[in-house]
Amino acid sequence: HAADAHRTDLMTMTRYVLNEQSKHPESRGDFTILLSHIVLGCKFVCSAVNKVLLPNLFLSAFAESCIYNSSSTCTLETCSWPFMNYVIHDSVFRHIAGLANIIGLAGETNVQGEEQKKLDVLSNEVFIKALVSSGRTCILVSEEDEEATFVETSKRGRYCVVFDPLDGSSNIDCGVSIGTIFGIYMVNDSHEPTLDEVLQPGKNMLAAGYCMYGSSCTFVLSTGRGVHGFTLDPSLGEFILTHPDIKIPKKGKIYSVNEGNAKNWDGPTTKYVEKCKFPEDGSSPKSLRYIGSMVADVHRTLLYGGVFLYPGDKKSPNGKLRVLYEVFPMSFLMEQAGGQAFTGKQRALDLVPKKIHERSPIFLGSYDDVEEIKALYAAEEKKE
Ligand code: P6P
Repeated sequence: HAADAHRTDLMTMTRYVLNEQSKHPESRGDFTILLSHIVLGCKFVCSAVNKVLLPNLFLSAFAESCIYNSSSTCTLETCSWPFMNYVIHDSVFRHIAGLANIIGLAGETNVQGEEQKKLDVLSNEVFIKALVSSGRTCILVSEEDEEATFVETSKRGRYCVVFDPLDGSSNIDCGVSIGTIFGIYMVNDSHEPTLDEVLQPGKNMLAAGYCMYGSSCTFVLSTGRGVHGFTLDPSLGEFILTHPDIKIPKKGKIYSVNEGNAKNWDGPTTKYVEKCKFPEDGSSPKSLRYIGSMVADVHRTLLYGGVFLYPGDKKSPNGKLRVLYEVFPMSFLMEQAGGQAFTGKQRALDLVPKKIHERSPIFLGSYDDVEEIKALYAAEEKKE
């Protein structure tokens, strides 16, 4: 019976988020609606990346969208069991079909015969449209857009979303897993929001997560109460809870860094990597695993333990990864999973960004492994 219950009592992302919402009676459900639109965007990008029209994704996306779209004819009851007995409001249908049209899911070009754009540009359009149409956002910062998007007053809500719509997209053609990374802040003043609303330290984030498009589509999320992993069931078009309460091992056997930059590393990073390869205490050397797609490297680190490093170096003192929509969300998840994240100078989540596309060095992963790196940087600082 337990196995049957497991099979039939599916904890979908929708149910999980609604359960969380029910713990806050005062909540108006805005966050739930926002998250449902982020999930909607991820489902479309998943389809586009896999270049497969997963019809059930649409149907459940309709169901998700209609659950939260008060204007639809749907009610929670009719939509509680996706694509069975619900009535789709035609505005929802057009909204979803419009997004599908953008992606050109029908094939290499969309139905107007327009040349299909690069996937990361398309993904960005899908997320911007989904987030604006949620009516719960007021500032959007995307890796793809030089400037922040200030949502028009009529559609403005209380949240800022910072995101990389398709991180690692240069790896698409060789089939390496890529992903969407996001972080969510609550604004102080949604009437006249300014850029300062998003130039907040990562510790102020309400939630963060990523969706990894690989052999399966995995959504990892934290709303500040642990880290939970969901896997997309394409037959249902739903994300199902498969990794409840992920905890990163306290110490790992893997280090993950682009050794091609070793010539330019500073002392502490050089010393740390040396220790990984030639341990002084006679223990076995760590294994090197580096995929070159942050979402994939971080996901492996989260599940298996170890440490992911993108250090600064002589050529790029601030490293390569962006603070708002790469460093902060992944650091938030690591801390929530019992690990930690360090910039070489401070706790990553304490950093206060001055510009929306600012970069920072990052060392994140198993608590004890990052402690070793912090000790090496502290010793270096003492020398100076
Ligand atoms: P490098 C992908 O381009 C990316 O932004 C991250 O996903 C990844 O961790 C990093 O860059 C890889 O950079 O310099 O090692 O190729």
